[in-house]
Amino acid sequence: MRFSTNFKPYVLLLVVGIFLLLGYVSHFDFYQAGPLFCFSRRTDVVTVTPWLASIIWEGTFDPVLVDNIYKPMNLTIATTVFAVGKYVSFLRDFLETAEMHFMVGFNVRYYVFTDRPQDVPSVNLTQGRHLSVIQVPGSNRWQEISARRMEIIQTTIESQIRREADYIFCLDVDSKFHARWGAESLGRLVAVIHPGYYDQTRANFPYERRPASMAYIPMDEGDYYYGGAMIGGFVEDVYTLTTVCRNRFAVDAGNSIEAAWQEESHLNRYLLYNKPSKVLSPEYLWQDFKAKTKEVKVIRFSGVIKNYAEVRPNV
Ligand code: UD2
Repeated sequence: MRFSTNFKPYVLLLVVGIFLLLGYVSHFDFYQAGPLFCFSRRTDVVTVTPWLASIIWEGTFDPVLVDNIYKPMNLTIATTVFAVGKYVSFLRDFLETAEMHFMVGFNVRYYVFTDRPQDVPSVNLTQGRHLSVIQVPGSNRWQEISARRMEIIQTTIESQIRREADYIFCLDVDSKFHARWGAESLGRLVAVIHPGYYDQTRANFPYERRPASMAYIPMDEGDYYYGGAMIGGFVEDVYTLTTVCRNRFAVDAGNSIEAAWQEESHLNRYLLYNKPSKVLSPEYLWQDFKAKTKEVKVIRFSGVIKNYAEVRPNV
């Protein structure tokens, strides 16, 4: 068969295009180049950071396409959750709703840290999902329990998680999943915009403002205010984050300083100078006491309303 002279260049272009596409699919770094990869139908919210990381909102990704890419990779996702003292009572809802919505179809390894292993509820896990209970000491200060998470996650990554998982999410237990939280959330280093501050300007962010603290952020710096209830990413990237934050926390403690929002302040400082490769919108960290706003089309994960005086060891 002979091509007409006009037709030849198109065939050539098509062949080159197919080769480029194949090269793109096999070598493209999905983890780094989110914005190119995502299709955004949203114009009412910012969907990309100034350093070109995607900000994931409903309507910025195609769940079927994302699943088709990630599911064949047979990934294992570690999920750490602390349930110390009375917070053990939040575990059942957390786990049961995670089984319905969190990384469905992936291998998930839950690591439950508690001082009350006997009170960990038995929850039916679907195939490919496992739960380990790891005993940790209790404390009579909630600030200490919350802050010590960095150190415990770091040491558990060293002793166990780095051999057992590809990605990790570290989540607050006093929360429930309400809708899909899937592979669109995977990235090298993943943070979530705190629901209380996504519509605020930098001057209102509750960063640590005392220069004496290792979590200090000057008034004219800062991108977003990230929630401490979620840290995610490659296991090794989260390992570095927890190691740095834990060490900075210890330096502060040696100088008798506790950052304004404990490990959340250290997390925000870390992420200012180590930019996340993916940012999750507040859909991935809402709070039940907050009315849904028009930008938030889907609430995926939300903190339950709790009586602090009742569940915390101190007020
Ligand atoms: C905010 C953050 C939280 C943390 C804290 C600052 C959000 C939505 N939440 O939540 O992540 O940064 O401020 O310290 O960003 N825990 C126990 N037992 C306790 C106390 C805490 O297991 O007695 C664990 C538990 O997993 C809980 C987490 O620590 O979910 C955070 O504590 P919190 O929920 O009391 O902190 P909160 O609501 O002020």
